[in-house]
Amino acid sequence: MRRFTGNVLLLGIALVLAISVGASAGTVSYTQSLSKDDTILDWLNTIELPKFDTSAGYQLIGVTLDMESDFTLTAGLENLANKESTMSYILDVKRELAFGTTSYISNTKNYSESGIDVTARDGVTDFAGTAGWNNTYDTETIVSTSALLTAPADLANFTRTVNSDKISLDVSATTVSWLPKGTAGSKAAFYYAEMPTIVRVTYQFIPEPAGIIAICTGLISLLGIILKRRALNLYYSSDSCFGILMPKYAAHHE
Ligand SMILES: [Ca+2]
Repeated sequence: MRRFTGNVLLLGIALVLAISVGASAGTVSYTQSLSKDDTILDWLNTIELPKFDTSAGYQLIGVTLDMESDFTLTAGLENLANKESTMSYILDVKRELAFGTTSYISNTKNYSESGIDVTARDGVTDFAGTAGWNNTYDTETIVSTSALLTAPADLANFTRTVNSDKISLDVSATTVSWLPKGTAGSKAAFYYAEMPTIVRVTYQFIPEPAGIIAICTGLISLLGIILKRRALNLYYSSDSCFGILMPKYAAHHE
């Protein structure tokens, strides 16, 4: 009975070990921030994020990138013609997150305003007054996420090597088009935008196959030992009348 209890205990410890290794598969994230001053249109910055470290016995199976920007825009128009004008503008801003020539996030946001009626020139090019107009828009939070990257080439880009423990990513927001218009013709216009940005990389990982095999092999071996011990125990118990005490003694004290 004591032997049986011991075996169950051993098997329980092994199972807990196996389950805990399985449960440690998961995700880890790293972030890098770009401040307001670094993100005034048009901007391109390079950031560095830690690559995934496989030395702890885990294998990288997926990478997700997030780019979160708080976009604040101010735009202004001024009619310089000697007659009334109806003014408008269109601004297209492209946000991108890339590794070398590989673009992981790329999207274009469109901002526009139309039907702005102003008087003939008011003599001061200040984007205000009767002939001028300006507006600062509420901060818009833009979140863009890459598709889950699982291709071997992508995983290799994000996996730590002896010579490289960080990945450099290019983060940018550039003007694709800026089209101010006025029906009267002559005009002045400006825009100014800030875009503080956070870039996040999330690694999905599992234990290395070699580690899983080692655990399974260990479990099978343990089970084998347990079964062998139980078989020996039964054998010696049934034949104890022959006085074969040494093997049983040894089995008890292994
Ligand atoms: Ca003015």
